[in-house]
Amino acid sequence: MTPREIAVAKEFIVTVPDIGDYKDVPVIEVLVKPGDQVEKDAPLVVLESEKATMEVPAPEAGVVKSIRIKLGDKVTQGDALLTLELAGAAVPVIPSPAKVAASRVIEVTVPDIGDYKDVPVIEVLVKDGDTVAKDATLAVLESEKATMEVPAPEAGIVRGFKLKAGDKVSQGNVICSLESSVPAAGATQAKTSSSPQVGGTKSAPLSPAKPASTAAKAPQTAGEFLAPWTAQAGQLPHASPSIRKYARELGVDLAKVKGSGPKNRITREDVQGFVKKALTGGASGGAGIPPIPAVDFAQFGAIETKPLARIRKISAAYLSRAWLNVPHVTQHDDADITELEAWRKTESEKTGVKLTLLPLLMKAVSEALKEFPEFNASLAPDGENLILKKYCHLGFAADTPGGLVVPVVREVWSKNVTQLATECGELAKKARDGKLKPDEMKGGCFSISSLGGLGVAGGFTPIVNAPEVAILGVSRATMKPVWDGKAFAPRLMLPLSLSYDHRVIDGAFAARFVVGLIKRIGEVAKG
Ligand code: CAO
Repeated sequence: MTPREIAVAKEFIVTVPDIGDYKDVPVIEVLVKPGDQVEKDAPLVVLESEKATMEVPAPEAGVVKSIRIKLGDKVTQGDALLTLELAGAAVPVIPSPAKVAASRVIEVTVPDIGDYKDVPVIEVLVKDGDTVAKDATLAVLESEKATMEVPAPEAGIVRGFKLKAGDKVSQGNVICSLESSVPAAGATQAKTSSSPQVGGTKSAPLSPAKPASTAAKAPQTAGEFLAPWTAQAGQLPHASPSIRKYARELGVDLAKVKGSGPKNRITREDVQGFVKKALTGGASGGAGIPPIPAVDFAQFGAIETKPLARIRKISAAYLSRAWLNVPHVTQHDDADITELEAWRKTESEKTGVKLTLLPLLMKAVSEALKEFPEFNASLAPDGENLILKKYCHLGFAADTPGGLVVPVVREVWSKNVTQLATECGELAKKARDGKLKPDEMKGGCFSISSLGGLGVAGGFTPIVNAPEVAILGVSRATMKPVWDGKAFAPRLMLPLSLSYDHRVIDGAFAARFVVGLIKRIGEVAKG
């Protein structure tokens, strides 16, 4: 099928594309002005719902004729945003729109990463054959100053993925190919010409993309993260959507953060630095806790300064936030697992799948959560409501060379212990190999932190993984003499430490949960 060229009228209205169920979403940035020339996919406007920051990209290359919204306006799918005049007078037309969808392959290269060269790859999040959504993170790079995500410029299937953690890359290096089933370039334009051009409307899928002014120069690669920013006065601070989301999760007001990236763009490290400062009372609006004084330790002896691993820096902020926000109480008790332990061993042999205590405890916890739904809940941010979850996803703390991570096992209610054991094993391995995907660490309802395999026999105080409301700490089971009413009997006792958010859970309720949980632990072996 050969496209033919026809002259077409060129103006059309760019509208708000499909933004899910959101309505009346505020416009937080307008990235273009009349007269600006924009490339296809260059972001035009940024919208921010409660959950996500969304950029509306240009559906075609062209010149902005007029802007129909302003900062702060609230928009819904289909609302007009601006008028765009198409670049070029002729648009190729393919006669049969039904046949225009074709698979195409685009090369993904390392985007503009400023002056950095040979930047280490610290995380690889995809492999060959993976299907990725537009903007899914493919890899994470870490220069001395910033962590940079390389997002997929389009949805598609990853082919020829070339990176591994530890590789060093520079701008333009090929990362992989993406095979997408979106219409090829000619086909896209054919659609344009077949839709109304004057007074017609057009919208493209949302994407975190390049700022408009740089889009013309940038290759069509994953370029959003470090491309220079050209925000105008009066706009919000310069930061990518992922940084805005990160700041929102940490409750950081980006207006108060000084950006250290190109053109004062705010980086992840800037947000982390701000949180750290706030937590030590160094920033206005901080927790008001007196800072720990800086000490020159070298005056007392030899020292070595070792940079903190990335995961540790991130978890430091999360843990401090949870510790400072949640009034913790920890309750300790022992569960008798003598029979469970015997069953665990025979069951492992029978199924050929190694059962550790963790999946068995997950099963017991999930059953206890059914009986005590307030433990399977989160406090609404306004503190007015408790959000009860009708699903059961359980996180477990995993010790990795980079620090603590919490993978999440989904739908625990519908899985048996063998399935849970397999899944925990796979997730723990991924965690240790640094291959956990962000989605695999999200959505937990309750967490388990097991130090039992590490030989710790006493209790401890796990920190509630807020906004969850409780966490179960597990230590090493040991044989103890237990009074059975007539004599002391040797029993295998498992120390449990339940920390909970006292704003949501009373001590008596927690006591009932622990008793219920111990009973459920005893019942796991019975199926
Ligand atoms: N009591 C006695 N033995 C235990 C036990 C317990 N509570 N928990 C585990 N074990 C045993 C296991 O059965 C296994 O023994 P066998 O090989 O003889 O069967 C051995 O210890 C090793 O188990 P494991 O730790 O590898 O497996 P797991 O499923 O229990 O735990 C995981 C997996 C990922 C939770 C664990 O490897 C881990 O990372 N733990 C640390 C979690 C952590 O850091 N928590 C602190 C968070 S707050 O900083």
